[in-house]
Amino acid sequence: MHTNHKGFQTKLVHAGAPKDPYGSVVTPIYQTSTFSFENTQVGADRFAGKADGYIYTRIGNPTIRALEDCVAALEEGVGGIATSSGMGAVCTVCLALLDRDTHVVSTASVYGPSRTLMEKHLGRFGVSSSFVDTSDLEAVRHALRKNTRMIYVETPSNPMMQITDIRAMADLAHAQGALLVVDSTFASPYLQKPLSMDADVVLHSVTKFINGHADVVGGILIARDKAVYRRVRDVMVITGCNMDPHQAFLVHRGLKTLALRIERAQESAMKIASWIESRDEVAWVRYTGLSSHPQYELARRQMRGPGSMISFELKGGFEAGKTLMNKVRLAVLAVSLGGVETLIEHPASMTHAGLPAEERLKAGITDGLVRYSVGIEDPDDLLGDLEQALASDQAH
Ligand code: LCS
Repeated sequence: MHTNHKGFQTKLVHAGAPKDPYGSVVTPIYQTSTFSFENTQVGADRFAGKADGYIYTRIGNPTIRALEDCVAALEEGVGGIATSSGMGAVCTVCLALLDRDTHVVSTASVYGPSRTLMEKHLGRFGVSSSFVDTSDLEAVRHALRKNTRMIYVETPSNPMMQITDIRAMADLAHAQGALLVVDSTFASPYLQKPLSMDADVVLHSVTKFINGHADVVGGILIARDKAVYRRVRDVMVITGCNMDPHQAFLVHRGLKTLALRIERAQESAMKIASWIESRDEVAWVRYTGLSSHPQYELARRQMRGPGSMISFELKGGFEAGKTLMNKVRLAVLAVSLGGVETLIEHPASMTHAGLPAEERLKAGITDGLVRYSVGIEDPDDLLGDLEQALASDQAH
């Protein structure tokens, strides 16, 4: 079935359809490390790229390919490259597109390990990096150097929900001879299509919305043109950052309900974010669906909807944050996000506790900051849970 010109939800269900000889409706798990050749000529032709067909699972596998084809169709790119984790995808794209003595400009509040990879590890190999507020076009322009080869943005950013103008970044990057890479994990392909705004590569931690069921860690990269696709795929194969067939099967299964899950969670998130904003215990809320979000208009222009991630600041600071975490009964106290179950976390005492307070505050991670990933439970139950937890916070 040709799904290229079909609607998003049709592609979710049908893109990457099975090509096996038994007519299976779902792509089976091809749990094999290697594939047989009929004779040496066939083997040689496959290695030389002159014949279609699989060789070895690190290089490619039908179950993994089905997922890659599906996400590539959703993102409107030329091909997908599935990886062992979201960080595997970040690492692969950086190794593929940066060289010694080149420079990358990235979002200051990018996911911590992505920054560590660029600053600490790629730095050891002669790659330099600048971290700036990419929602500020002038700041990015200012940070560009002659040897800048990549602008790497995370939008919305984790956990501050900062929005970067993707089209403006693509124009800046291309005028400079650089490529634009967008970590679109927080939006998922349903809410945002970076390649249609001229980004060169889009990446996802599929651990989050794409899989959606908190049972797999994985990543994926999608390129806008064939040459970039080949460069990135080659590095994934060489570094061994590949996804495995069982992982790909689960992610593809979870992906089919992406639109339904996001619509449902988003409706609840809108209700919950407005309620949180009305509470006396709360200093501010960052939710792209509220007009109080500093880039509300840009988010509306660039995204199909505001999604289901909410950050908010408790007036009571660090202690209030910890107390709230310990009082919620329905929201699960855990890192990660984008699954069917609502998760809550306190960056200052959890994900970002390792950062010196000064660094943490510079990245906008304040003491009372709470990150809330809305799932698909009944919204009234989630509100009731937050209400009892905040009320007991006050009594505390
Ligand atoms: N990009 C973003 C925006 C992320 O939020 C994460 C993980 C990654 C990349 C890396 O993906 P992974 O290797 O974990 O699949 N974010 C996490 C978080 O906020 N809590 O736990 C993991």
